[in-house]
Amino acid sequence: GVFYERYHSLEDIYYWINKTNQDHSDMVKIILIGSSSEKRPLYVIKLSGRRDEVKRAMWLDCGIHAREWIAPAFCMWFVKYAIEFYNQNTEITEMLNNMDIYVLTVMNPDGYKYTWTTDRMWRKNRSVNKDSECAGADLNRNFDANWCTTGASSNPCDPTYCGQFPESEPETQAVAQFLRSHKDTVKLYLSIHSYSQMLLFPYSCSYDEAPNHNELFELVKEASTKIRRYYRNIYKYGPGAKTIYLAPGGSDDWAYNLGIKYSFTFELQDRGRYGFLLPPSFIPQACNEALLASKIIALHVIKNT
Ligand code: 0X9
Ligand code: ZN
Repeated sequence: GVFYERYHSLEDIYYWINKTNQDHSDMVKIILIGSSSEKRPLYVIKLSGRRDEVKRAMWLDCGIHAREWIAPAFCMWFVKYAIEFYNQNTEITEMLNNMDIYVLTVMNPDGYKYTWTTDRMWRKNRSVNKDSECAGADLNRNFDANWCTTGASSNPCDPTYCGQFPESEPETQAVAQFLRSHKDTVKLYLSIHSYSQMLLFPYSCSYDEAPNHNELFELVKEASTKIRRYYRNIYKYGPGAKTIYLAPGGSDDWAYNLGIKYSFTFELQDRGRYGFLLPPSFIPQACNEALLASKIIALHVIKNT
């Protein structure tokens, strides 16, 4: 529907979460995992097939970075697709029959709100930094993975400020705590960003090669090839540090080190023409590209865990 081909305000998204839960109580549960620094709730949508309990799970988060509006739009697209095409589409049915799917639609609600009201190009969260006029920390530099080394800033006024200490931010802490307490079941971690069209895997916090590098590389290569074939669009792929840049403290590297051996960051459309200001008319294709890649990866994880 046209609803999913627009960007939505934070209030709309909270309303949508509640409505989705009410309308599809057979497949959906809502879990409150924490709150933001401005005390907004962080709701995870848990999607399950209508079958019995499953042992595996995947995690999907969107909107770590406030200005990357296509990311929350993707989480909404994904949830809607899963609900609508369960028992219709083979891949999503297979996914839901074999794993629970946890979706955090907006990991950084304060920042997202701020991009709608005050500064469209804001990236960080909105926490108050003591001894500084500048607000916010970069949540994707705030995780405990070579925290605040080269590629992050210790200056609160910079867009890549790493925060006071690892997990200093309530949004980071909520996600990290949830994943720690579900690490035996969560087999796949997926984080959605924009822009630049890349499928990334660990490590970004160093140039080290991940133990299962070859497997992850082949997987994103396949996903990229299929996106090119079906949607005629180019996605680069590889380990973060070599493919985009060295950037410590990211959620994907942290989740990987926690033991989630399938851990990815997708950078969605575009490659810079519109950048963060991707027009709504691009939402369907951007989301379908990411959905295709998610399916390929998730089915591989199901087969191999
Ligand atoms: O720099 C980032 O956090 C991500 N790029 S963005 O333009 N969306 O800000 C890339 C994240 C890759 N993964 C890690 N750095 N861990
Ligand atoms: Zn980002």
